[in-house]
Amino acid sequence: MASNRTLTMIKPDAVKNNHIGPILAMINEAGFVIKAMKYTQLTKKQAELFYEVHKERPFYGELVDFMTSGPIVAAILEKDNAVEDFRKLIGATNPADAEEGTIRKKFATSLGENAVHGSDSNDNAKIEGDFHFSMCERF
Ligand code: FUP
Repeated sequence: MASNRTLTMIKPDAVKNNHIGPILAMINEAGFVIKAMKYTQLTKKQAELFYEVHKERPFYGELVDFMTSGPIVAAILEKDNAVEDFRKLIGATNPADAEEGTIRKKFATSLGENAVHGSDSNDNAKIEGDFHFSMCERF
């Protein structure tokens, strides 16, 4: 059964470029409801843990540096088929490959600095939601 929740982060590049508002508007217009949200800055330890699956990849160090370089907005989003539909809304990892009308096409600057995160599976949506939010922070 499709999970109805996913986890997003508006990444430091998009925050720095003043794109929080337009990105949240696209998220709401696409039918996602915000169940939890925080404006925060990841520590090195948190970023390393969040992206642990990539720790053997050559871009891991740069990814951790980038994700800790400034504040992010983390949110749990709810909608039918949330994980898959949100991946469609954000577009391909590399903005050069992202379709017109996607968040990354509009706001990402590069493969490394690609504006938003979206969980890639229902299992990871649960793990990532729990990473950022306690039960008391969900509405
Ligand atoms: P995505 O699920 O679309 O966020 O992409 P991945 O999980 O494959 O990658 C996580 C993040 O690592 C990307 F958002 C950007 C960064 N990355 C690179 O910097 N270089 C790469 O070759 C692949 C990913």
